[in-house]
Amino acid sequence: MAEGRKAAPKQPPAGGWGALNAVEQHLGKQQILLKGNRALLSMNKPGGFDCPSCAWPDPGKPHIAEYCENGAKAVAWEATKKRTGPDFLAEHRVEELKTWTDHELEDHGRLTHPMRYDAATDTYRAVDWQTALTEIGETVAQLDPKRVELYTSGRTSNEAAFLWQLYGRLLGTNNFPDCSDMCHATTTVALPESIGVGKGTVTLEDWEHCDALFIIGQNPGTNSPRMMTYLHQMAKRGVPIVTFNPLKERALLRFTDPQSPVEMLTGRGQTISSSYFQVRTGGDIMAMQGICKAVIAADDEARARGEKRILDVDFLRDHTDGFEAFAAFARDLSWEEIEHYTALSRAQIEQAANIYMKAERVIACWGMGITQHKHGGDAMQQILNMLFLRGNIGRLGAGACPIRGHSNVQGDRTVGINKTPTETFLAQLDKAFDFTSPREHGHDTAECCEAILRGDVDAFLAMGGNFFRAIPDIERVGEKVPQIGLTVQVATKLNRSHLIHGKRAYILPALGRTELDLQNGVPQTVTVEDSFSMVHGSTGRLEPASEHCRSEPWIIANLAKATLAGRVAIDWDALVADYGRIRDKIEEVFPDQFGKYNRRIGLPGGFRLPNGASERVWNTPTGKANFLFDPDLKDQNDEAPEDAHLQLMTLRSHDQFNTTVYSNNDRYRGVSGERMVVFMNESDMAELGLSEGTVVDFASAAGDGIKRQAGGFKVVAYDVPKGCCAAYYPETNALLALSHRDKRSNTPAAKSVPVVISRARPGEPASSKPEVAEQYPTTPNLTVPAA
Ligand SMILES: Nc1nc2c(c(=O)[nH]1)N[C@H]1C(S)=C(S)[C@@H](COP(=O)(O)OP(=O)(O)OC[C@H]3O[C@@H](n4cnc5c(=O)[nH]c(N)nc54)[C@H](O)[C@@H]3O)O[C@H]1N2
Ligand SMILES: Nc1nc2c(c(=O)[nH]1)N[C@H]1C(S)=C(S)[C@@H](COP(=O)(O)OP(=O)(O)OC[C@H]3O[C@@H](n4cnc5c(=O)[nH]c(N)nc54)[C@H](O)[C@@H]3O)O[C@H]1N2
Ligand SMILES: [Mo]
Repeated sequence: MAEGRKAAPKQPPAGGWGALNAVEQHLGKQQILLKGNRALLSMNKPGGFDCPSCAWPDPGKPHIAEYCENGAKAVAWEATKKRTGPDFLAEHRVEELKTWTDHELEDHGRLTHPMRYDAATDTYRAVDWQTALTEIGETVAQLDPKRVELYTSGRTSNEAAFLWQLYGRLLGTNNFPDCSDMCHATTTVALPESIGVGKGTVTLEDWEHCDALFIIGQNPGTNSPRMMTYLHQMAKRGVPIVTFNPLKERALLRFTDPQSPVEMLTGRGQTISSSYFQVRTGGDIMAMQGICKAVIAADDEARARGEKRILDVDFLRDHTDGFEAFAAFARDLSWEEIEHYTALSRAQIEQAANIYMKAERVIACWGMGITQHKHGGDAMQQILNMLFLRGNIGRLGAGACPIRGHSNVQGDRTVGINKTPTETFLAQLDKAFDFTSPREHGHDTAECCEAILRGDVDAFLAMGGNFFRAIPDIERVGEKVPQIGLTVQVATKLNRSHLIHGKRAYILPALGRTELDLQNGVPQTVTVEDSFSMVHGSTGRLEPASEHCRSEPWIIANLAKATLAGRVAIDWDALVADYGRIRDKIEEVFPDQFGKYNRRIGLPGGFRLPNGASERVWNTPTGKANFLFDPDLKDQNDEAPEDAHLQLMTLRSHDQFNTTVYSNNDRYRGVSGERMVVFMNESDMAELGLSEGTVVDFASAAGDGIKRQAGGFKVVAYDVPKGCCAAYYPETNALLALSHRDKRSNTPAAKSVPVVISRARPGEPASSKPEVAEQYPTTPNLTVPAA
């Protein structure tokens, strides 16, 4: 395998001064150094606000500065002094704003007023709240609810999400496309088949006790940097950390803890992954099955020799179903096949298996590298099979650990954002609010896109997010949006989804998580659920961006009043006057999960929602943990089809939060000032006649006859397995085919997009190299946050 120029070992460790430097730079750029530093100190602490960035949990005893570089960027971005007000919007036509980059749109600052689209001038114009809500409400009230879509992005609090689903069901629809449908829906759907619950089984306490950690398809250094503190501690304790990732991600190689004076001064950092396996994209199914094969073989030998068994025989007998069939399948797999599909050697897989077998308590984490594949659910179930073999679930220090994306994406689902609600839930909801919810299943994100393509959507209402930028097939779907009668976007910042709008369109400015939310003069607390099912309070403290911003619960309640006037007897004003009353209603609907909700939200670190699998209670049809596998799958390991050159993974840079682009730098991958790049293996480059800096175009090879293109990407040689390449999301989203998705959950396969690559300017020699920084500054200009 070619060692790419950017092979990470030559670079300094991740974290360290670079991270602290970045915090101050981002606060400085948003003109909020002092305010920002003070805000950061109350983040992720009891009584403070929850970080609006990722879903990593808060410890019970937080550190004095319980935040990371990327959390600080998220806060700086929200707390910015910059504003996008009515004057600006009146002066810039929507057609013109479409030429702005994602970064430029959001960087212009916080939205300050409710805005309504004016077709005559092609601009958004200020409108007062009452008028906006009345017009929207009256329009929605007249529509067929099956043709209304209610999108949720995962920053929405439990209180807002609960009201949002209530509003939708009162209208008469279960159409709840959710950001999670592009993210961990794979986990939500495939995990219950294995263990009866769609969430992770571990807590921070388990992290402290585990003695081997597997990180599969996840990039914590960028996307959940507070996890690095734990990885760093584990590595120091000598806990083996085994990574499966096609890309050498720098923070998974070496990391300097910004909280460690010694490491900061020596700049040495700590090795994080004890083994790093560059699996081919989509090769995880076979990689996990290969590990299982090796473990089962070792157990067969131990048994033959009368030695201590390797498998946890008692667990397999008492708690699992389907082991024998799986074991027979694994024994039969050929190493040639495994090596072919994983791009790993038998020796490497056996090395991983040995680490697994030596450990008493194993946790396996995964992220988008697993979920965003056509066979994402199958891959995840193989991770679970591996854990089952030695009973690594439902006991201290062991378990399954999907790392969620948005800070409350897990909570939104818990409180009812779900296109296929259970009858138990609906019955409870109906009782609590005295109405009859629709029983017919609704749309998820992919189905919502299909409905838009068919012309079957009359209103698209979004609670946050940037739907028309984050979805697959953005161009095809985007072309149809102008035919939608009404689009409403509740947002903090201007983004592309506001420019791709319906015939009538509104942008409603929301308070951010960090901001003081006063209702009748009383500060309100909202709640969120993290990746470890811990629910806790979040109380904003900063002055709101504008007096016209409203909280999400307020917006939903007033929209509901305007839409459903006289149709239901719900005292919306009372619910919004005290969010404790919304929580009482959540408790009434989910008594088993949210008992004593209001009393428990202030507990340090939060309270944990019940999770059967973590107690070895299996809420599956067999009543057991199920070994699941598809014997025919090996021919479909998401290899690039024959007419494609490479399999493209679309990923995040270090300076973005999903479609929010903080800057064009990607410090850990050594790229600066540039997002239009493609990371390629040198031998693939040679085969395709490309050199570093060549500008290439992509065409997708989705095999459905539809032309999908994205152009202008500069080639960067990188240490990725042959056959795979990587580029940033969302610049590549036009290439994703809507039909190319996980079969169980409809999650788009954003990590395996088959592409054909061509020179953008045929005949022209390789152009200038992309500006790639060899190292980030070593002399930090730093203001350490005051304690
Ligand atoms: N700062 C910051 N934080 C974030 C986000 C952000 O954009 N910025 N986004 C949030 C959200 S919504 C989410 S969902 C999470 C996303 O967090 P991640 O799950 O880390 O998401 P990605 O950046 O998409 O990267 C996934 C990783 O999977 C690897 N990978 C790709 N294909 C494969 C494969 O086939 N097999 C394996 N084993 N690995 C593969 C990639 O190389 C990459 O390292 O982060 C959340 N936190
Ligand atoms: N190709 C490709 N596509 C992907 C992915 C990928 O890896 N590759 N990842 C997928 C994943 S994992 C996800 S989760 C989705 C993300 O999809 P979304 O959740 O829809 O997108 P975001 O970029 O997180 O949304 C950013 C916008 O949210 C608004 N916002 C921020 N904070 C708040 C708030 O507090 N309240 C309100 N009302 N609005 C707020 C701002 O206006 C901002 O512009 O994208 C998916 N799309
Ligand atoms: Mo996500």
